[in-house]
Amino acid sequence: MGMFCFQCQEAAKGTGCTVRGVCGKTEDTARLQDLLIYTLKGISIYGIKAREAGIGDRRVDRFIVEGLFSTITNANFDNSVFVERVKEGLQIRESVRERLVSKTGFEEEGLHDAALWKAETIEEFHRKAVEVGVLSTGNEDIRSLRELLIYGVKGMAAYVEHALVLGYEDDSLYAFIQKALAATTDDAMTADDLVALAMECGKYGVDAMALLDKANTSTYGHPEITQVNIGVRSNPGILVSGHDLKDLEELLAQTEGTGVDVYTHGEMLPANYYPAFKKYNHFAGNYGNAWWKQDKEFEAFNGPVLMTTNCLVPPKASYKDRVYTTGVVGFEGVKHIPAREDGKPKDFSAVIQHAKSCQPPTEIEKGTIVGGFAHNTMLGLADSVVDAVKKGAIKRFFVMAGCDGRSKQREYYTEFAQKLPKDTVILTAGCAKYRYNKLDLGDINGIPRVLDAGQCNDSYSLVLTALKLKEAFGLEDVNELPVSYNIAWYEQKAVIVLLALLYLGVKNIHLGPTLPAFLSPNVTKVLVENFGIGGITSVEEDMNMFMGE
Ligand code: FSO
Ligand code: SF4
Repeated sequence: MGMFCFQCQEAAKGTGCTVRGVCGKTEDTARLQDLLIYTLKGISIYGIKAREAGIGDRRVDRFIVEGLFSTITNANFDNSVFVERVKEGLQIRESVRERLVSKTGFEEEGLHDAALWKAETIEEFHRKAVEVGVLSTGNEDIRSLRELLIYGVKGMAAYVEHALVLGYEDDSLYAFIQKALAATTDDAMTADDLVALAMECGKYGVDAMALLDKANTSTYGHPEITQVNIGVRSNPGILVSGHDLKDLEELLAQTEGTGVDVYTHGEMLPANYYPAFKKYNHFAGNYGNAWWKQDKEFEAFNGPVLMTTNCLVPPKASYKDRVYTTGVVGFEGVKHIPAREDGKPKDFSAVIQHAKSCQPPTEIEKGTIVGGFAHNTMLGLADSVVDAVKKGAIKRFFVMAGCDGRSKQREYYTEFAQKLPKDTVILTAGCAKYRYNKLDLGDINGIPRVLDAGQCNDSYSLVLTALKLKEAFGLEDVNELPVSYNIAWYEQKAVIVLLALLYLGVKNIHLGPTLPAFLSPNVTKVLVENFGIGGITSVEEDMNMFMGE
């Protein structure tokens, strides 16, 4: 078998990609990503000991976080990036080891191979990579739980990285990520131990999302209810996608007064809700839909596109020269904007220059969509929402957060939203919203029936909203609320969101369009029995089930 990857919802045949990723990831890239994860596990083994000995190192913590983030689905397809990261990882591992040995007399006998292996040439990397992939864990249930944990910390790493960029860090998150990575090399960890660790991962997932929420709202203000333009203007534009708000901030500052407009795409849409960005007149709105439609939409946009995080789809030749990556994103032959140095902003002048020579975007839609229903907005609306529930105007809330994807089965979510009774409200976050945020679903006493809290990480906001409602209704348990969870997932950030919800005690979450390929039958059974997790069936059946009919 050339490769094996089953980390996302689009895993081939619902079991795993073995020849080439459905996402476009090649065999070589998949293997190098496996090797990078293995390298990070090795660093973590020493990292834990170094932290215990009081000689922890932020460079190590941050390297692990960035490395994890770069292996998330649709983030980076560039082999040279992974080769460099593995090389650097081995050097970092060695420096932590040396420090431990010299300061504490640490003995490395009996350590896992992840902490000891060495290689120098790319050929050696490729040979090693074949031994260390997902399938190197023979027991199906242990493999499933180890990968659940790894995908959980990958998602967490993405949020930790976004917070870090804004100057917010929390040592306990770094410590947990390393503990989890090292645990996946420990054959003494039983299935029960790994389940317990996955729940602990949920706790840190909540902390990571809370940290990012604090970072975002302290830096850019609280999201406000906003009508976002989805049409186009007549200037050339730059389209910004991904989740990194700092990149957008710097680009907006650098494009001011240049005659170039800035539009958001995909998961960057919620940036339109922040006061700090709304002040820019050339911030023109949102163009297009969820990530998987980028092949057509980037083509029609006519100007340069900046990918700040996943989800990048291998670019078509027709627009590849207009794509720029930055941060952990990469693709061979696509221009990359380097990281910040010495606290100075990134230099986007090449992107801006490029935009000036381009045609304005071709109009694909017209009108506006509304969003900005993060926890602070919801707090302001609490009285009217509680009143509407008490009077029976709102019967039930549907949390339909998560991700979108290209599978045909996902049309379910549009139909589900359309067929929901008129006295229900959808709470959403993440790119899943594009399945229903342009339907005219109306409002209930002025409260829109689709309330968008923001990006996938803003699922945290939805949790705060649910906890607030619980308090307002004087309930003991969040599961007593008239709230149902019909969540769509795609990649590993959804895994940390799910673990966070489980940690918070949320039961009966339905996950679709298919359950993760990495959950073995026994692990699925544990999730069904303990948390009532379920898949989806047909719109009618599920609707009846959720409405208790
Ligand atoms: Fe979507 Fe992609 Fe935000 Fe993900 S754009 S799929 S869960 O990266 O992170 O919701
Ligand atoms: Fe397949 Fe998803 Fe892995 Fe890509 S990330 S190789 S689509 S399982």
